[in-house]
Amino acid sequence: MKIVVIQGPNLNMLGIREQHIYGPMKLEQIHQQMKKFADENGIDIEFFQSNLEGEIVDKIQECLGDADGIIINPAAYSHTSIAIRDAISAVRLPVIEVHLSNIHAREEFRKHSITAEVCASVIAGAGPFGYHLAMIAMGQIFNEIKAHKEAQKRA
Ligand code: CA2
Repeated sequence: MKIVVIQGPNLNMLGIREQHIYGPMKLEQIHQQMKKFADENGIDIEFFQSNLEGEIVDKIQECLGDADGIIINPAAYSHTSIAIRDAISAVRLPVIEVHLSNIHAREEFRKHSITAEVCASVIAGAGPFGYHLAMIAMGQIFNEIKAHKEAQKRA
């Protein structure tokens, strides 16, 4: 099983600025921890970060036929990007949206995510551990898909 992790704009700045909101961990450290968990659980994992909306759309499209699930933090694009939302809908893969901060406890404009509406699950406010939770949730989704396919074969 393969998971692609997509990180949106400015997340490459983690651990460098705004530590009071997003904590001290750098993006590479978060990815190292995710890789360790993926290796321990036999999951193939790929990481991608971009500050550009179109590149994120391209990456989501590339997941079709290449990945079994996507973990995405669209960052500020969560609140604005119909293009990313449409790409998530189009690939028809399980997609889990992660936010480091609790977007519901922040400014009004962050409280609504238009991309979350087309995701299987949303995790917000757990800091970097949210990505770990997303991997556990994705494993559960994979198990459910497998069980469903096996039941269909038996029917
Ligand atoms: O809480 C999250 O994970 C967010 O997706 C982070 C985005 C923000 O626009 C969303 O509303 C919530 C911002 C990511 C930018 O992170 C920075 C890190 C360090 C310095 C500057 C920005």
